[in-house]
Amino acid sequence: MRILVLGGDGFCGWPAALHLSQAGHEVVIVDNLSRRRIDEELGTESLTPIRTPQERIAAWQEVTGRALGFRDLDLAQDYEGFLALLRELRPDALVHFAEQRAAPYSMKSPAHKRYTVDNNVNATHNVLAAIVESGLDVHVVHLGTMGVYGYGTAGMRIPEGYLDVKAHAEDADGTRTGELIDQTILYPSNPGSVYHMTKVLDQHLFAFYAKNDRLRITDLHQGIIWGTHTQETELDERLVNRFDYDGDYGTVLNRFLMQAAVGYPLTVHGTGGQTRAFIHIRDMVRCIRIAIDNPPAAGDRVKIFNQLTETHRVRDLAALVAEISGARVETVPNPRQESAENDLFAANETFLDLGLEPTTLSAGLLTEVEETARRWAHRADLEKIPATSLWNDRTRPGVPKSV
Ligand code: NAD
Ligand code: USQ
Repeated sequence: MRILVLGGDGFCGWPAALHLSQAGHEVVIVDNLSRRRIDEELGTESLTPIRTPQERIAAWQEVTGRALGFRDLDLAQDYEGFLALLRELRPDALVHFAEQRAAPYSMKSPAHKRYTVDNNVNATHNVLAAIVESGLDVHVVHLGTMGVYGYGTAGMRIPEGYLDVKAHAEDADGTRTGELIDQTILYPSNPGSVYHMTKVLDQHLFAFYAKNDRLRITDLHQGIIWGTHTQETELDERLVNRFDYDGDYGTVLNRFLMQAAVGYPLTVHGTGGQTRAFIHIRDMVRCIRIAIDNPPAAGDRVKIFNQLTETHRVRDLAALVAEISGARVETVPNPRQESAENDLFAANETFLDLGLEPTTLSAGLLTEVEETARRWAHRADLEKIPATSLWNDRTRPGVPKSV
């Protein structure tokens, strides 16, 4: 297949592009390198020394003999450019990773909130509208998030996207007729940040375009990725994947492992009672391939898979990392507005039924990530570790101090 990987220079997109290329697909990366510019804005950089897209692609060609295309294009701003690219390349599928993905970054300021909404919603909508205008039949595989559901589900098991409900039928004056109507709805959304909200908006764009234009769309509700290497990125130093550890882009388990490696206390927010969904980066790339191999038919509703292999409570992760590394755990006031404690049960049968063999948390794999972090520890800027983006700005004029 010819596959476009939108956002293919990023943490998930780069290893996914390599994995698809290795599987024999013809892969073209589309990325405007905004993530690298955000590193400059934040004064931080990947712990691992990632190479330029050109160096990465040349290394891949040298090591495997496989070609990778690259186009520097802003999906949110350059609709005509993307349409022309579709017409030129006529892809069979595209994987859409190209969004601003950090919840803390999306909550830093009004400008960051607006950028995240403008970038993410326009990128997604431009992709869909351009496919329709091109007249091509392109399977869209989008990276969504488990965060669209919210995490406080009161003991309910979160289904894969859709919820079956029964509604009471009523007559015109509002009296129940006694009849119960079966309906299937998108699971009610409850995003916890502006970033997560953009993924909720994406879901509705997908539902509309699947219904109105019969686009074939798969939306992967992904949990938090951990790990950094895949089989393909390990083939050569120049293929190394990015490793974010800063307070905006570093995700919790990779942060804890990096903090352990550099001797920084593990920063548990609040009580650490938040339970989240996780998936190892090697399983992520396999899931992308499985999703591409199992597209919906034209006219089908959006196919939604929950892309997680396990759930863990933040304080338990911190305790585990402390146990294997000897690191110290330190709770810090939670900068976010989120439930202090929550349980999380989520269905993930679709990927398991399609053959995914989950890589679960093991001391060996955790140590491997910590070792990667230790190897590059000299590149770490400890000042960038604390999470400083506040969900509620308590310095706003007019807000009493006690509130
Ligand atoms: P990332 O920031 O490392 O990569 C995103 C890439 O998209 C970057 O290379 C960036 O330059 C590019 N991009 C952003 N806006 C663009 C635009 N307008 N035009 C062209 N390119 C653009 O993020 P990631 O961690 O690789 O995440 C990829 C996707 O997976 C995101 O959509 C994210 O929501 C989702 N996801 C990530 C995680 C995780 O733990 N990292 C978990 C669940 C879901
Ligand atoms: N946390 C800590 N200490 C830290 C960092 C985080 O206790 O040093 C806590 C947070 O408060 C939160 C939890 O860990 O309760 C997860 O935070 P995170 O930054 O690892 O993950 P999140 O903000 O949810 O975002 C990440 C990705 C995002 C993706 C999401 C999947 O950045 O792109 O959508 O995971 S999910 O969480 O399933 O919604």
